[in-house]
Amino acid sequence: MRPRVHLVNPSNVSFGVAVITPRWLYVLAAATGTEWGDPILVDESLDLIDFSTIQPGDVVGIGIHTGNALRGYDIGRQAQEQGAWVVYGGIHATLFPDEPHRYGAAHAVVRGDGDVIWQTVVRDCFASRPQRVYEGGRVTGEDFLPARWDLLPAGRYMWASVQTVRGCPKHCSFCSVWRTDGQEPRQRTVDRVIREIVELRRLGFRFIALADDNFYPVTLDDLAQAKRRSDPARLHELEALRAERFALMAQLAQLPDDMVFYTQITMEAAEDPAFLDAMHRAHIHGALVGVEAVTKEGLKDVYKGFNLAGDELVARLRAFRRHGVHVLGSFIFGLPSDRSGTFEATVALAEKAQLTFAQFVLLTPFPGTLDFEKWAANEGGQAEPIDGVPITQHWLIPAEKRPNLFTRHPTMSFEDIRVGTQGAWDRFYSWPAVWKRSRVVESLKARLAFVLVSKLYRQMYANTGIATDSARVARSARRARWIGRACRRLFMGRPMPELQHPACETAALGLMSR
Ligand code: B12
Ligand code: SF4
Repeated sequence: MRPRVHLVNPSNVSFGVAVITPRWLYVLAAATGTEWGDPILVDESLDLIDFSTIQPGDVVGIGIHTGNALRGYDIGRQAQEQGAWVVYGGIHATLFPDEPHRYGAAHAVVRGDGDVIWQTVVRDCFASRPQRVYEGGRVTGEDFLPARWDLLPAGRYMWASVQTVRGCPKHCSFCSVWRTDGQEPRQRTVDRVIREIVELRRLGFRFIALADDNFYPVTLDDLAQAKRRSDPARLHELEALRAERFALMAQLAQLPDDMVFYTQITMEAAEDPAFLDAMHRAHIHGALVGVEAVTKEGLKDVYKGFNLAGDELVARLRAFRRHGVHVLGSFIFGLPSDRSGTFEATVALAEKAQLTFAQFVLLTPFPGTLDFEKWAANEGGQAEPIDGVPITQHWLIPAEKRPNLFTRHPTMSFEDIRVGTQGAWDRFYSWPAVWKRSRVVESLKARLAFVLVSKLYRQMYANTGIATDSARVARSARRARWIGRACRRLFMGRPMPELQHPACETAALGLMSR
C-alpha cells in the first residue's frame, strides 16, 4: 500500500464533539498537498487515535502545545513502533525542539510555521532522510495557507476557526505569543480570509472563531505616539495595518446576517468606537478580552499596565457591549497580589461590567513566557520533583499527578486558590445567573441555547481543568459530551452552496485571466 500522511491533534480528554476546529490540522492538511493522497486527520478531542491505521513508512505529524505535549509523545512513541516517521510541530515543539526527540521518538521537529516547510519535511521522510530540526520560520501574511475544510468530518464541530492575523505587539508576562509569533502583526490578505469564510458558510458553518492572537494590533494610542515621535514611516505602516483591518471588516459585513464571528482583542479597542462599530457591522458579535486582574497591583503583576482597573475597567468593558460586541472576560487567579476577597470581587466586577461569558484560569507558568523564566529561576527550581520529573517541566508529569498551580503564593495556599477559583466559576455560571444573562438574546429557544452553551463552556473548561478529583473530571467530561451533542445542532446553519461574495468573484476572474 502507498504510504500516507497522518496528522494528529493529541488530547487527554475526548468529548465526541468539539467546540472549535483545531486550525493547524486543516492548514497542515493543505500544506501536505495531494501528491501522497489526502492526509488522514485525527483530532483526539473528538476520538482517540486508532493506531491500526498507521502502516510502516507512513508519516505521522503531531502538533503539540504545552498542555498536550505528554499525550503527543505517547502517540509518537506508538507511531514509531508501527514503523512510521514521526514529526512534531506546534508551539511547544518550537520552544523545546530537543524534547520530542528525547521523549516522543521523533525523527524530526519543525520549529515555527508549518505552511511552507511541511512538504519538504514529508518528502525527506519518504526519502528516508529526515533532518533532526527544520526551521519553518515566521511566514508572511500572504503565505498563510487556507485550510482544507473539505476534509472536515460533518457535524462534529460547533465553530470553525479562521486566522486573520498572527503576532501581537504587546508583551504580557504570562504569554508566549509575542515571543514566538513576534510583535509585528502579520495580517492575511483580505480576499483569502473571506474566501475561506464563504467556503465554511456554504458548508453550513454560521459560527466562526477568528483564531487571532490580537484582532486589534494597532491602537489609537500607537498612532498618537508615532505622530508625537514625528516618525512618518512608522505612522504610515500603522495606518496601513489599521486600514486593512477596516477593509476586512467591510468585506465581512457583506456576509449573510446569520453569521457570528468571535475573536480575541485587547481592551484598548473600547476607546475606539469606529473600530467597535465596524466589528459589529462585520458580525463580530463576541470577543475574548484578557482582563486578567481587577486591581492595579494585579495588572502590574502581569505587565498589563495598558488595562484599567476598578470603575474605569467596568466602563471600558461595558463599551464593547454598548457597541454590540459581547465580551468573554478572561481572568487569572493566583497572582501574587490576589487575596481571599479577590475571587468574589472579580465575579462581582464581571457581573457589573455585563460580561456575557467569563473564564477564570489559574496562573500557569507556560514556557516561553517571562513568568516562566522568573519562576524557573527561583522557586520552581527548588520544588520537589514529582515521579522524578522536575516541576520546571510540569508538562511531563502525568496529567493525573500534575499540580493545577505551580507558583507559590505569598498569603494563600494552593488549595485556597483552587477552591476560590472553583467558587468563581460556580457563582458566575449558577443557574439563576446564567438565566438572567440569557436576556441578551430574545426568543425562548435562543435563551435555552444560551443556557446550554454556558453550561457546556463551564463543564469543558472549568471542571476538567481545575478539579483535583479524577471522578469529578470524568463526570464533567461525560456531562460536556452530553451537552455538546445537544448543542451541536444549534450551531449549524442551513448549508448555502449558492452563497456568493464579491471576494469570490475577484478570485474567479483571476483564475479566468490566468
Ligand atoms: C485560537 C486559540 C485558542 C482557541 C481555539 C483552540 C483550538 N481548538 O484551536 C481556544 C480559545 C479554545 C483556546 C484555548 C486554549 N488555549 Co489557545 N490559542 C489560540 C491561538 C490564539 C491561535 C491558535 C491557532 O489556531 N492558530 C492558527 C494555526 C494555524 O497556527 P498554529 O496552531 O500555531 O500552527 C502553526 C504552527 O505552530 C505549525 N504547527 C502546528 N502544529 C504542527 C504540527 C506539525 C507536525 C508541524 C510540522 C507544524 C505544526 O504550523 C501551523 C501552521 O503554520 C493561540 C496563539 C498562537 N499564536 O498559537 C493560542 C495558544 C495556543 N493557546 C494557549 C493556551 C494556553 C490555551 C488554553 C490552555 C487557555 C486556557 N487557559 O484555557 C486553552 C487550551 C485549550 C486546549 N485544551 O487546547 C497558548 C499555548 C501556550 C503553550 N505554550 O502551550 C497559546 C500559544 C496562546 C498564549 N497566550 O500563549 N486557544
Ligand atoms: S496576552 Fe494577548 S495582548 Fe498580551 S501578548 Fe499575548 S496575545 Fe498579546
